[in-house]
Amino acid sequence: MEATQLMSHYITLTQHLIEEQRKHNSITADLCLLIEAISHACKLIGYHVSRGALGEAYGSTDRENIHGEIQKKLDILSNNIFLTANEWGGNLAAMASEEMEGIYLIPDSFPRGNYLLLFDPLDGSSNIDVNVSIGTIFSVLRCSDSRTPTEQSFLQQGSHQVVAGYAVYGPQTSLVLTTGYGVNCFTLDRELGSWILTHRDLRIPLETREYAINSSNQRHWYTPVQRYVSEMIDGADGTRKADFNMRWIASMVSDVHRILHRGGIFMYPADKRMPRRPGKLRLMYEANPIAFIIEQAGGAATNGKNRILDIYPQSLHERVAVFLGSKNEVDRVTRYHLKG
Ligand code: P6P
Repeated sequence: MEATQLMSHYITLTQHLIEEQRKHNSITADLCLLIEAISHACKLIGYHVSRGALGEAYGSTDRENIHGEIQKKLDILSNNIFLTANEWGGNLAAMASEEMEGIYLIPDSFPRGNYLLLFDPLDGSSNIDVNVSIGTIFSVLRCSDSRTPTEQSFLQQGSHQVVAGYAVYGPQTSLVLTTGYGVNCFTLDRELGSWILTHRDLRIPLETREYAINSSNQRHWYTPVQRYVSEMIDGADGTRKADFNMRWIASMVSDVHRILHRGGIFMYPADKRMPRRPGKLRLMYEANPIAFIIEQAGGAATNGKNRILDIYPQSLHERVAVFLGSKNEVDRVTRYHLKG
């Protein structure tokens, strides 16, 4: 089939954004360009990830990131790709990343815009060297003080996000995106270099028989999680009267992508090991964008007690407990927390 014929069946990311703008008048030209630039950065990151041991960014550095985690060479490369791809567009005032302690002000050599971009450039790094799917997570907020943005400018509730998305670098390279009007999935056509709309308006089933949690932490969990997970392990012999399946990829975007397509619940609870630490995952550039996507697809996302998108952030890199996915299951485990 000729490329032109092929393309006649395809809706590209660009066409989708223009159609969304016509429908909802919600995607300004600035935002359109920003999403396109983000999608280009994801394409580039996906290329380097796919190179594996053949690439020049394979393996670990001898450096730790701000969280004391050994940085992979691809972590640093992915972070720089995001900065370079997004700093010139004139639509951002500043950026923030899991890989950077402070915020990144758009250099004076470029015009500043009215949005803020937050990202985890490569989530699931522990899987990089063993060829397991990993991803990039991003979130866009409006900036009220674009001339002199500070860390405080970023500290907005997740419900203020205007765009959220992630890329999964796996057997396919996928881009999942919401602008507040549902969730759409694009698959990278590597020959054309185009993001093609392959799954329109994804919806998460309310019910599920599949859960995702790192069960090696079981002895540290607090009672509500102990109860919720043990009821699923009891299966048809227990109070749930149904058997459950378990998955844990240790790459949030991959577990979330599965949940978006077939339902499930993903959990990373706080536990007794560090009572003062609310969880492992980061609120601003992991939990918030994923929670926005999950809710836009009909799912639910809480920290065990409160809706994640309602949380008032206190700092850029703060952590949060996460329970997200099929609404009826998230509601159940949240009820167990609220009952105490
Ligand atoms: P654990 C990856 O480091 C990550 O932030 C998420 O992508 C993933 O779900 C989780 O941590 C895995 O954590 O403790 O199972 O290695």
